[in-house]
Amino acid sequence: MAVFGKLSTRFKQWLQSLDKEDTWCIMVTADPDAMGAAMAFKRLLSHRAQEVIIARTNEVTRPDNLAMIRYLRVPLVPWKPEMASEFQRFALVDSQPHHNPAFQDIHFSLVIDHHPVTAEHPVEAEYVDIRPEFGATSTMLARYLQLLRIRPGRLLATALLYGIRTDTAAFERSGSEQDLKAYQWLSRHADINLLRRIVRSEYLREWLPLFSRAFRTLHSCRLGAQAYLGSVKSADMLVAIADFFTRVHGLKWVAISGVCNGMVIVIFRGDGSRDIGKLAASCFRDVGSAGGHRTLARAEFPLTAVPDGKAGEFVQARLAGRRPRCLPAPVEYGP
Ligand SMILES: [Mn+2]
Repeated sequence: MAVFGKLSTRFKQWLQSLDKEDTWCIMVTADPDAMGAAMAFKRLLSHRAQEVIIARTNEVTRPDNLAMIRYLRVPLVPWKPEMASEFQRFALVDSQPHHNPAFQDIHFSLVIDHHPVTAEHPVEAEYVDIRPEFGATSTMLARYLQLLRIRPGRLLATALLYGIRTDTAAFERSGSEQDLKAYQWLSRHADINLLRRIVRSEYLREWLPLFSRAFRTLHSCRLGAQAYLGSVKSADMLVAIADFFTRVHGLKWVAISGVCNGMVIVIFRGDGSRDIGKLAASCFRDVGSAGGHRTLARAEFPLTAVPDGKAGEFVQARLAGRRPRCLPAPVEYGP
């Protein structure tokens, strides 16, 4: 804590040295932690800058991230290279300049991050604070707010809370005592109903027809169940549907399959009563890549390996324990 105390003096002095006429662009690879941290830094710059924008370098597609942007009114704009000459100052949170080509030619005034620094890529900026011992950059920004005695508004507190929650997988994967303390402090200022709505935004509306197809086609298979969904836009949709079925008690395993970009993809989820990674491998290893862990697995192979292109029949037969032959993999010619 003492280290942070000293730092807050340095940070305060740095804030006071800023020119109020400056325009700022905070750059992010938009995920909940980066968005929460960027909103907090924007708050710290209020009355200390003429204009502050938050620019994202990536496309946001995850439903929970879209919900966060919408409910917490995260003021994101897409990054355009010409912005490099339109702003006087740049800041980077939850990332380091070498993490993304878009950051590379920018001169950053501030970098705050929790990813480890590597010897090949030292971070240079007027103000740098990097703490790999923290589970989230949002925790660091929460500490800055706290030490500067700034009470976060409802939406900002909720954003920081969701940032910490996401990066630590709700404290299941990581999270230090600092993260936990910040979480408790933020909880007092956050909107728990909004947080719940964001957490529960797991699906997009355009996925619903696929869910309907999954409910109609799901059928028992040995001790588990399987559904073949035909052509899908992305494998993420198969993952979302397979994850959904893990909530059904009594289903020992489920395999959801489909075709995406000429590849047959089978997503396996199990309750751990049998090793689903081994099941995936035994069914599909001869056709392509197949394997995983006890409760999560995946198989992937080219549609051209399936006789007559009948992917659904092939996957179902293999999962049922029958062994229809696959076609030899096409020869790939090197460059
Ligand atoms: Mn992070």
